[in-house]
Formats: sequence, C-alpha cells, structure tokens
Amino acid sequence: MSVNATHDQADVDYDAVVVGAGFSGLYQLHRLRDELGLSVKVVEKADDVGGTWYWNRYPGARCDSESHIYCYSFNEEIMSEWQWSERYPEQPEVLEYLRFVADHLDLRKDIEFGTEVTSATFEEGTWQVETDDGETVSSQFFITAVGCLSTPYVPDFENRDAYEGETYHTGKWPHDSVDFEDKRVAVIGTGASGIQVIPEIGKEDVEHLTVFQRTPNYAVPARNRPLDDQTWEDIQRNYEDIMAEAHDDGSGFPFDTARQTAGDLAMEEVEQILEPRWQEGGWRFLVTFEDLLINPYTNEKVSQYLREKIREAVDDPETAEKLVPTDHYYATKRPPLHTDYYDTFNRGYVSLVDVTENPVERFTADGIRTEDGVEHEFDMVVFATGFDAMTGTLLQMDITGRNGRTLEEKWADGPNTYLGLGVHGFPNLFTVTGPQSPSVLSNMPVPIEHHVEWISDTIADLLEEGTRYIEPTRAAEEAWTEHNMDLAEETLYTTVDSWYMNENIPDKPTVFTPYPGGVDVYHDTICEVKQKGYEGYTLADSLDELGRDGEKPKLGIFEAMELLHDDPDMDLADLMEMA
Ligand code: NA7
Repeated sequence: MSVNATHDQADVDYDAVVVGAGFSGLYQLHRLRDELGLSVKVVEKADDVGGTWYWNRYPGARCDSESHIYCYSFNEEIMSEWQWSERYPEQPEVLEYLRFVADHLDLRKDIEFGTEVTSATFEEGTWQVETDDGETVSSQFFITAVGCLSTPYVPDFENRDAYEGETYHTGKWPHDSVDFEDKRVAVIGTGASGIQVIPEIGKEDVEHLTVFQRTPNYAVPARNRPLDDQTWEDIQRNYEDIMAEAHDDGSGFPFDTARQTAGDLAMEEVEQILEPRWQEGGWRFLVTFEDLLINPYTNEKVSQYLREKIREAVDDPETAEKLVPTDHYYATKRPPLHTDYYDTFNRGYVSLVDVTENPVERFTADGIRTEDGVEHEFDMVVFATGFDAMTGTLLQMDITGRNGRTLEEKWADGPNTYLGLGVHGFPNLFTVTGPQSPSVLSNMPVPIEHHVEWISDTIADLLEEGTRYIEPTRAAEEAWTEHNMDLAEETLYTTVDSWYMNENIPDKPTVFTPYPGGVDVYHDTICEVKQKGYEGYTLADSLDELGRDGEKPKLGIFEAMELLHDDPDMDLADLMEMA
C-alpha cells in the first residue's frame, strides 16, 4: 500500500522523524517507508542500530525472553533466514540479529547515526526537530522509538567523582573488553543487570568481588542451553502458530497460564506444582498461578518457595539470609532470571554488603566507605544501578507541544497519555511503547509490533483522508490515566518501590507507569479505538480545531477563577485551553 500520491509534503522536510533505531525504530522506518512510501528520517544516538542491545554489552548481558520469540514476526523471510543459537540470546547475538534485519530491509540509508535529538517543538503545525549537530528538520509526524530503559542512572553518592579507579555502568558498557584479572571489583545493584553481570565477573580471575545490595531479588534459573537443529526445525514448523499465540497472550509469550490459585493450597502442594516449572527454568514459572500478581496469599507461597531455594543454594547462612527478599512479593519488581547467581556467593573471594543495614557513606579516592567505618578499596566499580525508566529519555528530549507547553511541564506529576501512544496537547506525536502501554510487562517485540502497526495504519488513514492532525482529547487522556491507576491498584505492583512505580530516581512522582491490564486486552482496546473512528482523538484539518475537544463546555471567567481557587496548583495552560 502506498499513500504517496495522495498527500502533499511540500511544507515539511520529512513525513515523519523517528527517534531511535532499536527494535521499534527499525520496524517503524520499514512500515512507513517501504509500505506507505513516506519520507522518513531516523535519528539515532549510537553509531549503529540495536537500541538497548547496542548499549547493554556488559559480560553476561542476555535476553530473558526466549530467542525464538524475542524477534519480529512481520516478515517470513527474516523468520526463516535467521537461526538463533541458544535458548536465550546473548547481547551480541541480538545485536547481530538487528543488524541483519537492518541490512535485509536496507534501512541504514535513512538512519542518521551518532546524532542526538536536542529538542522537538510543534510549531505552526509541524514538528521542528533539532539535533546536536546543529541541524533542524521539519516533519508532519514525530515518533519516539526510544525504548523504556535507555537513560542509565548512577546514584549521586557523596564524593563519587573523587574515586580514581575505573567506573562502568552496565547500560553504557564500553566496546573494548574490560579486564577484570587480579582486580578488586565492586558491583552496586542487584536488579536484572546486576544478577547477570555478577556471576560473569565472579568467574573471572578477579582478586575480590564485592556486591553492594540494597534490595535482594528473587531470581529464577534461566537454564540456558544451545538450540540444536532439531529444536529449531520444530520451532520453524510451528512458527506461525507460536507467534500468533504470543501476540494473543496477556504478556506476549506463547505460554499457557495455569487457571489455578495457590491461595488455598497447602505449601506442599504448591511446591509440587512449582518444582517442574523451576526445573524447566525461565519465565514460564511466572504463569504457574493466574493470580500471582493480585492475590497476596498465592504470591506469598510462591515467594516462600523461592526464598527456600535461595537458602539451599548459598552455603553461608548469614549471606543466604541477606540474599533472601522479605520486604516485597515476587515479581512485583521486574523478575530476573539467573545463571549461577547464588553460587557466585559460595566463592571465597566474593562478598556481599547489605547497604540497607550498612549504607554507603561516601566514595573515596580508592573506593567506598560504608557507615560502619570500613574503607573498601577497589580497582573498579560497576554501577548496575538501572535507568531513568519509562519517561526519562522522553523528558530529556525537550519536547514542546501546542501552546508552548513542554512534556516536562505536562508530566510534572507523572506521565499521562492516551493509550500510551499519544499525549493531549502534542498533535501528531506517537510514542512507541510509551508509558501507560504494556511495554516492559511483556515480551517487548510483541507490543512493539502492535504499536508500530497501529501508528502506521493511523498515519495511512490520516493521509488518505487528507486529515492533517491527530491528537488525544483531554477527556480520553484523563480516563486512560485513571483506568491505568485503577488497574494498578488491583495488583500487588503498587506494594513496593520499583522503577515500575517511577520510584528508583529521587524526586520522580510515585505512579505506576506501564499498563498492567495485559497485552491482549490492550491490543483489543487500541484496535477498537481505531474501528470506532479514532474514539478519544480529535482529528483536525486546522490548528484552530485542536484543543476544542467538544467534551467540555467552554469555561466562563468566573468558573475559571473558581477552578483556580479550588486548585491553586492547576496548570495555567490547561485552564486557558478550557477557557
Ligand atoms: P534495576 O532493575 O533498576 O536495578 C538497579 C539496582 O540498583 C537495584 O538493585 C537497585 O536497588 C540498585 N540501586 C539503585 N540505586 C541504588 C543506590 N543508591 N544504592 C544501592 N543500590 C542501588 O536496573 P537493571 O539494569 O538491573 O535492570 C533494568 C532492566 O533492564 C531490566 O529489568 C531489564 O528489562 C533490562 P533497589 O532494588 O532499588 O533497592
């Protein structure tokens, strides 16, 4: 399908500017350019494609989704020509896959590498996108494909810059190999990245490895293995069905969620049910009980099972107890998979510092001083301290919508979006896997494909109809945000501080950021919105029609003053738009 002939792009440099050349950006470019015949520019900060998989190249970096489903499903040639080598792909293999896709679809020629978007402003009806090379281009559509975890976060430890040894962040690992031999190494953080990098560093000839842990995590064994030819043939034979199942599932996996609860089962029964899943390894463990994330009784039993597994795996009882999570339910923080993580602590040269009991006081020139007065000396500190997740990268881009209002102002109290795809006040902006969409609660390529296809079809519809602008109404956005919060409140996610809750960065507002209602329900919802003629959106041919949603009566001056009196912190831009 091509819409080229039906629209006039004379007043813009490109039909669309896309930010990011990871899974989302590559597919978005292909759909818009090759299927709709549009002019597209992709801006990518890195020197190559890959997104997350370009940056997270620390030892042990591996995808926790199984390889054969952590990929695109839109192109049969790609699916049959690419063969994965292991059950879970290591970072270099995922990166190689994305390079293969970029070459196969000839995508590189429309990607500007090594370039960062410094601002994107909606001005006189088009997006003006400025980059750090000093250029500004205009486009009708502005699409962010920046991933959910792409701005690394390093806590502001006192005196951090005084440290004179080597420092690394897992999310910004150097391309040259890092030499751990005979070094005294610290790793701070035991999230998914820490749990992958710690055993790899622990395997090396390090002199000593010290792990600084704030919150212990529940890690289930990955049980990685090579994918032999026979397994691959079996996958290929059923590939279409496997992918269809993944695309219809609540979390984007072709897993059967067991329709059972553990809430009223005896612990012995729960153990019997969990044991085969544990032996099998991987995230199928998560779908053993359908109410894992809503029923505290079920979750407590599963958590208890995992705690015992940790105690069994770690030789020193004191270290084991430090590694056992007791303050949160399993999978309410992002659940990692592991390979030899707990075993690593049985090595004589690996030690654990619980920074909840004994916080980091400050960095010194030679290492880290903890509050018990001990000076830990290190040659190298690895920060596995996570990301300014979900909104961080979007907010850094300095995005300004209609009426000069920035996304940062708009999201001062947390993100509010319509469908996680767009924002009121920001016409023709689309956010692939944006906050309030399922994204990180699922096997990412699945919701990415859903979003890219939805956005592309929407743009095709607009261009065919000659409609210039699309923008969520305020009412639809408010309703979606409320719906998201209501759903989150029904789950156990909200019982713990986590990056899902926007809580890992100081001063970020506490709010659950992904959509917790499931990929399947979500996908049905966005398809229905489209079927109903873009319900909840304003489709407009002129700027004057935007912001007049029709849902709200125009405010008189006295009503406006009354509103302001009731809520002095109310955003003036909101008020003016109503008035
Ligand atoms: P995460 O999951 O955010 O983990 C970060 C870790 O760093 C976590 O254990 C944090 O402890 C710890 N942390 C953060 N700040 C501090 C301070 N100030 N002191 C001590 N420890 C700290 O990031 P990952 O990179 O592991 O994983 C992110 C995602 O990337 C992952 O889920 C995959 O989807 C890919 P906390 O738990 O907050 O107490």
